[in-house]
Amino acid sequence: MEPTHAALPKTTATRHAEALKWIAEIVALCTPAQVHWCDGSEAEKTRLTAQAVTDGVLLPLDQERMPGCYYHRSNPNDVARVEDRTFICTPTKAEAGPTNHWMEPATMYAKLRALAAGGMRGRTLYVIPYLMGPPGSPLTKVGIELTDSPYVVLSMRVMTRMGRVAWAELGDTGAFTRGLHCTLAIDPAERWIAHFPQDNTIISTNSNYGGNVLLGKKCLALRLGSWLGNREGWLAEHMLIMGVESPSGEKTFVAAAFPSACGKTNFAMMIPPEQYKGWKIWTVGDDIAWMKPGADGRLYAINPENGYFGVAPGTNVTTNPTAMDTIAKDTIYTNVALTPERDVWWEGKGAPPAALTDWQGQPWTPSSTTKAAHPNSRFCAPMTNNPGLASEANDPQGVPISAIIFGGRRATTFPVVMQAFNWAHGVYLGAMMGSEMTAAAAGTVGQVRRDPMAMLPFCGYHMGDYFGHWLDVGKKLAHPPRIFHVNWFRKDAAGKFMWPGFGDNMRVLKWIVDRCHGRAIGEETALGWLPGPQEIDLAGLKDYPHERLDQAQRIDHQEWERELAMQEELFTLLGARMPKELGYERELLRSRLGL
Ligand code: OXD
Ligand code: MN
Repeated sequence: MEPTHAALPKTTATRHAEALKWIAEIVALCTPAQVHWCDGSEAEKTRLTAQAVTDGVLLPLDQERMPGCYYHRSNPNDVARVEDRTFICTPTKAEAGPTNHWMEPATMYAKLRALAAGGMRGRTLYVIPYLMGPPGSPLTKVGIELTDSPYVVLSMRVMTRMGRVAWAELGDTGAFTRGLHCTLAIDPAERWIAHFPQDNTIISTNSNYGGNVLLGKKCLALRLGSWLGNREGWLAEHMLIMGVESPSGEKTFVAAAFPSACGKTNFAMMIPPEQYKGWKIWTVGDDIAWMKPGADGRLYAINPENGYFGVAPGTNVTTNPTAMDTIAKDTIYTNVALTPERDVWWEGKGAPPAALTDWQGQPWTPSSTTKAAHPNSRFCAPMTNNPGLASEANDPQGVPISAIIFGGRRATTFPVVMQAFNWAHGVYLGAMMGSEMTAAAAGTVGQVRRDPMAMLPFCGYHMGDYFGHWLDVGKKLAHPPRIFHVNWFRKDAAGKFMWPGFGDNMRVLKWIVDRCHGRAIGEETALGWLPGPQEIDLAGLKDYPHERLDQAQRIDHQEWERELAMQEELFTLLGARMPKELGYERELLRSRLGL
């Protein structure tokens, strides 16, 4: 069938003229055999899932033990985000800044149009209307993704509010983000993840890994989101959002940015240790926060997502029992290993079964030298499965944020926890976030890979301007969140971690919450506010004397001298667009340290 505009909507899904015109253009370009307008219903999910199983896109897992769970393998050449194929296509390179790959929009469009032409022949084009954010929120955005992948449809249904709800929010004239995903031959040489901020458009070609094809997540919610936020006065951040409830029922909301794969999901779903009876962590989100100053001068946050697209390896009943509950049903697993009983397994889940099929479909046994699950294998689960889901997760107003936590992965220099003196100092701490290379990572030992605010791969514009935007937002807040920096990864001379991490991070979190409410006294140091002696409660922590924490908190002047010198690299890279306030913060720190 040769699709024509007339073949388009015999549907009353939307009367949005601009959306209809664009969808018709893409249909004419990609020439699919059929167009499916997703409505987001259960019946649609059932039909598409059955079709995906018939087509071999999904494999049903043991439906008795894991109801509604399915297994998918992506092409082995597309298993993670591809930063070198990710482009910000602003009219000038300067707008994208030195930390992004850039291509002139007309050149990129021409390349992508040529690739997409006839690229869906014989296939179905799915029209996915979706919301990033709860319906009715002033922060929520509408996206429309056109894709030829049923895996994308079923995953977007988990990760976003998808279907009729999005058409209703869009109305006849609302703004929306255009997203086009063409699977094509999954050819890595022609894989492009292209963002056109000025056109509110994303195009992904030759791709099938979630991070590259679920266009609402990193592409809209962070790259275009950060660009839109800069224009519209809000922040799109790579942050979890959690509610910390005390035994007296006080709820304090916290947002935290850690680099990818540094435990955001675990932290957002933490179970406090025994001694913290009556304390409860509620998850609002595990990956992305959209935050805007409210009329009362506080910063309000929503989680634009509706599900969790988490890294499976390392997830187990000890590291994250909440996640294990969450992924027990209605979950799509990608690139994990498969047991003969059609259960899933990954490194760090528990003892390996005697025989498995690995993520590439090959037989695997515990004596194999390869990984059974891909290190970036994923679960995709609805947030409503989370037994610790915050009741505010769907609140259109969002939650008021009392603390923002930045977290680095630093073997040296940074204490386990410190508090910034003020907003500008906090922005400086966030801007200098990073990970220290260890022998296990490529690079020079001791070198720091900066990942400012965990946004290096996700900031859709010049990072210097981004820091400037952060400083501006602070000026609009009569009651700004307090800003903290944590480092769960400091090591001793023997290379041992100096802080136990995981559930014991609750001890640090309690100090943070107490600081927000003016309850912890703290100690003023050159770095910022640190917990006073014995202020972090270590009761019940076996074989962990207070001296060890004191060691983990120590300020080593030599290390700081080296750190401040290394920070120069980021200042030089961002040049004149680096806000001068951040330079002043560095100088102030230098003089406080007496360097
Ligand atoms: C990431 C992710 O890469 O959340 O940060 O998938
Ligand atoms: Mn992430």
